[in-house]
Amino acid sequence: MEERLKILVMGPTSAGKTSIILQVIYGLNAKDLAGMEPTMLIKVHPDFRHGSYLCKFFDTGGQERMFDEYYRPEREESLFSKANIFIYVVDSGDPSRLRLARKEFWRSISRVAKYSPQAFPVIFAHKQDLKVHLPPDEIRNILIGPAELYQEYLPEDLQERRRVEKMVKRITVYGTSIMDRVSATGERVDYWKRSDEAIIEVIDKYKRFLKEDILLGVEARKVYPEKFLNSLTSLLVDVDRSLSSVGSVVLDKVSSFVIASTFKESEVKDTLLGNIITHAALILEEREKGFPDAIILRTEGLLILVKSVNKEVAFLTAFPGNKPFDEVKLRKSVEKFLEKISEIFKNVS
Ligand SMILES: Nc1nc2c(ncn2[C@@H]2O[C@H](COP(=O)(O)OP(=O)(O)OP(=O)(O)O)[C@@H](O)[C@H]2O)c(=O)[nH]1
Ligand SMILES: [Mg+2]
Repeated sequence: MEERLKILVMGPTSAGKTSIILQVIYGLNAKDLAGMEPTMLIKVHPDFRHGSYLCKFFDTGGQERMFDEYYRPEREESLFSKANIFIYVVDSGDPSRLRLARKEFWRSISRVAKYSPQAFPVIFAHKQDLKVHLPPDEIRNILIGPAELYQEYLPEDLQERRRVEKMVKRITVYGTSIMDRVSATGERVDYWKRSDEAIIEVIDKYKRFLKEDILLGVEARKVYPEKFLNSLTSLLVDVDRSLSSVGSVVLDKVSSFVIASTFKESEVKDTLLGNIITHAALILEEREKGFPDAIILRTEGLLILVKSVNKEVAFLTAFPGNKPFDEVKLRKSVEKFLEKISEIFKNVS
């Protein structure tokens, strides 16, 4: 079945956004891409097909006078929502404009985190072919840097701040160029990817991210400290022992990531249970509106209990469905564990 992807591309003018998009859609070489005009506001390109994905690139003009337009109340939500992939492009050969690139990076990523918290975020440190250029690591340092230095760019609302910080921690930086990966002396180079290859790699990673990374906690490992994840996991081991569950999960309600889990990979991948885990946040959102209580589902011989811990996280545990259980007692013991999980989260940020 065909799946549609919205790929939002932003960054300062002349960074190479339109060149990158045209290269991947039409398979063009650097020579064919000369003489590009600056993009005016938002240009939606013809669909690009990759495997079962139909990708729609939203290309934004990066001239300063256009930036504010993207954040007008009537435009902001439609531009930033439903994005599957967010690509921020910077010219690695132009340090003079990196200050502006940094400011605009934070403005855009905070809207992506707000309107598309599940999006897959990447930065392209572009034009790596230039004689003088900064490598991808350095670009990451300049745009993001240590937490003390980016506080001023974060939204005031605490919940939104956390969301932006989580998204930033998940960013991958690619060194890219529209040129073939051959240096001036004719040698093949490994420190950049041609931008069309980089885009394909990002789309393929996105596929894995949806199918596996979200479910197996890969994204959470980028966001939370290891010690915190270990203590959360050992608490879940206690939960399973005490409730006789086959497995339990703590997940991020906003982005649907698994934060910690005691299920084995084979128990969740490509199963209905796995599907319920990735959609638990949505299920809760629907059901909790008028009924802020645990939800109990039966599927594949399992009895699954889903319950919110707080605004950010939810808890899920599964039991063999054939065993009788005392619902009142179960709810009581679950409550006790939810309080402990909530305590652990209070100490993480
Ligand atoms: N050396 C080099 N030049 C590039 C590369 N990619 C793009 N360019 C050049 O950079 C200039 C700007 O490219 P565009 O694709 O128009 O940049 P843009 O980010 O879309 O700019 P706006 O639409 O104004 O925001 C053009 O002259 C391109 O040929 C690259 O990888 N290496
Ligand atoms: Mg452009």
